[in-house]
Amino acid sequence: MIVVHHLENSRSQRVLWLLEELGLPYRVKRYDRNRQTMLAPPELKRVHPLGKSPVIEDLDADGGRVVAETGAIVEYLVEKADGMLGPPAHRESALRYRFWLHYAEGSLMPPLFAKLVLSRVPIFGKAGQKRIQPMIDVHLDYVEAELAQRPWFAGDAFTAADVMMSFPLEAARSRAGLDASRPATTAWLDKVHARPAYQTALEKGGPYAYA
Ligand SMILES: N[C@@H](CCC(=O)N[C@@H](CS)C(=O)NCC(=O)O)C(=O)O
Repeated sequence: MIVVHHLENSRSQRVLWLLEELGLPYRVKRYDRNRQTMLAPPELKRVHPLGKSPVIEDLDADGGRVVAETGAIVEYLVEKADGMLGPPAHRESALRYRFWLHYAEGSLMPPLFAKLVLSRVPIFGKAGQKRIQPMIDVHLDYVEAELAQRPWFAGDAFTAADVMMSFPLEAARSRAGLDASRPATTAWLDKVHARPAYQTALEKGGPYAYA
């Protein structure tokens, strides 16, 4: 049994979705954000020193195992499901799978997060956001060009790389100008949101402002 320490309105929603897609049994422990700071509550630090979400506990592992960091969690769960939704056999697809798995948190999230932080800074924040937007646009144009070539991030088949990419693209739609002018990306998001496993995960996760 997997326990997901899930923060409301956060990227840990992806982990619930992946667990639904993989059909692995899990339990959700929900946490609310601090209404002023929007940070996670201190209880999460008792699960992992970083106190961030997502973090999972695998109660089946010897002595229990805690895994943090979305990409590491995704790889852990794919492994636990005997490679389901993992790297495809085709070499080019496998390389794309690896690329997007890292790219989601490594390249695309940082400027989106910077924009979010700047949006909360009075006066100077506006100018900062203006400087960040062109950097985000480079990423969104690249994603659009890639998704115009194939139905899913790795290739013809849906994989865990699509799960990783969902949160940054949802965040981009809500605060960084991703709209119908990038039709391949918005069609991909709509396709993701229509998946039954995605919908079930939403019901299990509670408040989520990005779907
Ligand atoms: N790259 C990390 C980022 C983790 C992270 O920053 N999580 C956010 C949720 S969106 C969080 O816990 N924020 C609350 C806080 O920092 O207190 C991952 O993907 O796991």
